[in-house]
Amino acid sequence: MPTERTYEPRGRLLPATREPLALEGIEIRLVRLPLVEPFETSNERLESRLVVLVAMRADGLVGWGEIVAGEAPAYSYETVETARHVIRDFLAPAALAKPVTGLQDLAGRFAHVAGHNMAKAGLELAYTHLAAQRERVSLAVALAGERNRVPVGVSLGIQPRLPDLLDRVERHLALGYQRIKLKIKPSWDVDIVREVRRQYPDILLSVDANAAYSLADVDHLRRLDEFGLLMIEQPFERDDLVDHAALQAHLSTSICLDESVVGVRSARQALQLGACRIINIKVGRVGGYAQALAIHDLCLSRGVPVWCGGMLESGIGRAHNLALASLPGFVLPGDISASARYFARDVIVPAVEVASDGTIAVPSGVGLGFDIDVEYIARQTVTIERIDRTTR
Ligand code: OSB
Ligand code: MG
Repeated sequence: MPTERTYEPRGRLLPATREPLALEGIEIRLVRLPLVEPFETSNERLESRLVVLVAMRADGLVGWGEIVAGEAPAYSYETVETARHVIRDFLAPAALAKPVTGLQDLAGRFAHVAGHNMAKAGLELAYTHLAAQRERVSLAVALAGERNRVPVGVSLGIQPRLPDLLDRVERHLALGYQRIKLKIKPSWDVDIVREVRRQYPDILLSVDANAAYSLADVDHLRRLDEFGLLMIEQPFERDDLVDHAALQAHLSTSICLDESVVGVRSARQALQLGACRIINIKVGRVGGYAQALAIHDLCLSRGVPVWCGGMLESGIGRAHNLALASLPGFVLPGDISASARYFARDVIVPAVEVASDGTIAVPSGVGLGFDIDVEYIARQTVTIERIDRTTR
């Protein structure tokens, strides 16, 4: 039986035969990006994104990562400010202490910090981008990805009125998106799903509750079974694995866990309990590539479908997601939309685009495979904090 302890990334992520990478400095940058329209879930409404970018320097190269924490602790207890604090005072000093021999070395140095997965992930992403550039390979190659295009769906927020939602469903299907995901909450669920399903009997359709329900709602949630949904994502609170298992036993629709899966251990336990049949992998939520790959491998070995979730990332986080989604276990369409679904202008060039067949090309260029729009990033930057090896 696979265990999380024996996991080895099988030659991925640039083997430790290379010289260790001596990190010179880490920069945490807060960048305000306007959203093309508000995004509403069962627990928050976003009008813009305060994106946290990480720039890591070594060997004359800059590795870029993104921290997906929000301004408010709604999706997770982490926030932009907790990420800054934990990186400045704990994670960056550990990363800068001595040259890094590989991703497992870096992940191991973060193990003494409880939680704060999004902060950890931001540094792992930046490090992996650096290491890929040093090897002159794409991120996807560094991760041992296999696909050059990935299928994608779109996540549609809660709207003021049903016609607003139907209009967005129509528009995104016309753009090619292969799956529509509707955000739901107790007053915005069965009736709207029924209407979308009535108008589009054959599309891949799923719903995401962001933990808005509890075991008392089992009979209500069972009413969703008649709509042939691909999955119901995270109906209950993050810690409710046991209750999710009870719900799954009463549903024909597959449960997919998002918030509840914070690493390979919780993934294994969720599957063991029967709390879900599908897992959404977000590199931020699980603490970085090491855990994301471990969950991927576990699910692949057990025939459990996974897909790549999203957190309204800027192009930098989006490029990382594309590389991750190129791995073979990502068999369901990811929440990786075109840049334009969220931002009029992205921080990378060219912007991410969805082809009419509902796929996005995985870049093959070195590193991210996109150029960084440093001028736009500078213009939108709110604050910068630098942690240098020499100043410690
Ligand atoms: O639960 O998947 C989620 C956005 C913010 C917080 C949580 C979630 C989401 C999304 C957006 O669904 C996915 C995307 O980036 O397109
Ligand atoms: Mg979700």
